[in-house]
Amino acid sequence: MIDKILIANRGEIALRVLRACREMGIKTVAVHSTADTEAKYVKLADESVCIGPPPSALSYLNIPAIISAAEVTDAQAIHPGYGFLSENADFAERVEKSGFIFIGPRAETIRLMGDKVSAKNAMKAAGVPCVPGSEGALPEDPKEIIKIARAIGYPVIIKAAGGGGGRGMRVVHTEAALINAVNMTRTEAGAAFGNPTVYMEKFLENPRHIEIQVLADQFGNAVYLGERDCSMQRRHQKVIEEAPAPGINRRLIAKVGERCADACRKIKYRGAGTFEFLYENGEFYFIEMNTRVQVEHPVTELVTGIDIVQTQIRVAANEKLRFRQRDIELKGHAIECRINAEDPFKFTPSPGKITNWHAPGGPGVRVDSHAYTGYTVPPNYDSMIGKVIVYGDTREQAIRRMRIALSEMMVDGIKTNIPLHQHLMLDERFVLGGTNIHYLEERLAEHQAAKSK
Ligand code: MV4
Repeated sequence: MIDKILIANRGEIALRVLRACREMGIKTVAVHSTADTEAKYVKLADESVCIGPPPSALSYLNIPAIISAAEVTDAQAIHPGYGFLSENADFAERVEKSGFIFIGPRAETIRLMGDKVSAKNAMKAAGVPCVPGSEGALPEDPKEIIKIARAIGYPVIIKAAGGGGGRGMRVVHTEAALINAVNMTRTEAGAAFGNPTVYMEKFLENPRHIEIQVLADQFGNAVYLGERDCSMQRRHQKVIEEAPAPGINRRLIAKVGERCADACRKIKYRGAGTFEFLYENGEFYFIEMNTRVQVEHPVTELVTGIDIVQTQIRVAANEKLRFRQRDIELKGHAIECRINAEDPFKFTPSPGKITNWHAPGGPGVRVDSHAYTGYTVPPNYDSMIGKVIVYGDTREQAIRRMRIALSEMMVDGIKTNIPLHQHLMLDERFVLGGTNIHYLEERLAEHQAAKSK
């Protein structure tokens, strides 16, 4: 087994990985920027190494500094968390070439999934249902492009192969607008991702965002851990996630889940991964695969009883999965609210010192956060300072528990989005379940309109 892990991340996920290591008897190395020196999780780690100044590019994205830190502390493996270097294939490759274990998929897999055209081709070939669209990259010839769009039918969406997560996309409603849209997306993609390749899909107007969690070992075993509904989002930032997804046929999820697990076996996937789907009119359409642990992994942990981070570590250490598909049962319902240091309705960041922090508790309440009274939220990073996750036997019980948890929670000194979550936990349509990816933004627009009257 691995005896020391370097955690190449910060904030709540650094603490989450640290806790997994502790439980497994693995020593930890925290790396941090000068903005995070005083963070409590840095002190909780067995060792810590400062890897640079506050800007991420000079610290949490500084590959040589991180690899040197692993060398001087004699760590055997590196856990990248989410964001930062977690889906950087070059980083994974350099970690392994330097003799360390990268806790994640093989660099080759990260590269395959990082290019959305090759990801979609691989998944289509493995039998995963995809959004109808161009067969791979769009050709140069405008006549060919027009033909492809006619065959798909308008509206279509042009996406950059190097994009993902909402970056580098353009919706096209008419043939008159098509070629200009393709050219603009190509130019932007070339500048932003160093890759002008674009592809085309049927644009789905009102889908839900449903994702399927998978785990795979290095012996050809792969399972799916059910789904999460991540439709409650604003500007491609998820706000609330839940498992299972309300109102979707369990047999359909099992069918799609099996396809995902099967695809993992086919591409020799390793570790934790997520298949992102759009779900509309009772059908699943694959769009992208994430090759990291995700922010919202706790809702899946609560309904399956499986520790995803510990499993990542075991699989990286070349252990076999300790469970088979038939052992995995979804029980109850879990909801996660992301707590951000920001204005709850204007969304402007609100870094600063937390003068009073009180986390909720009680049955079925989990709080994943590195914050505490006296902690200063630095202005340099993402505004998420923690997550409140609740579990209940039913969705109704989970919602009730979330309302109570949010009412108990106190964060003074900075603004947070807790008031937004409190509104949403009482929102009629959210309580019904099954809202689509546009719902939150529509609701916020109404709220704005009502205020300016
Ligand atoms: C789409 C789509 C509609 N049709 N693809 C945005 C993020 C990226 N992962 C893919 N995205 C979308 N792709 C087709 N063919 C709508 C979106 C989309 C979206 C997807 C998931 C969650 C939130 C979203 C918000 C706006 C657009």
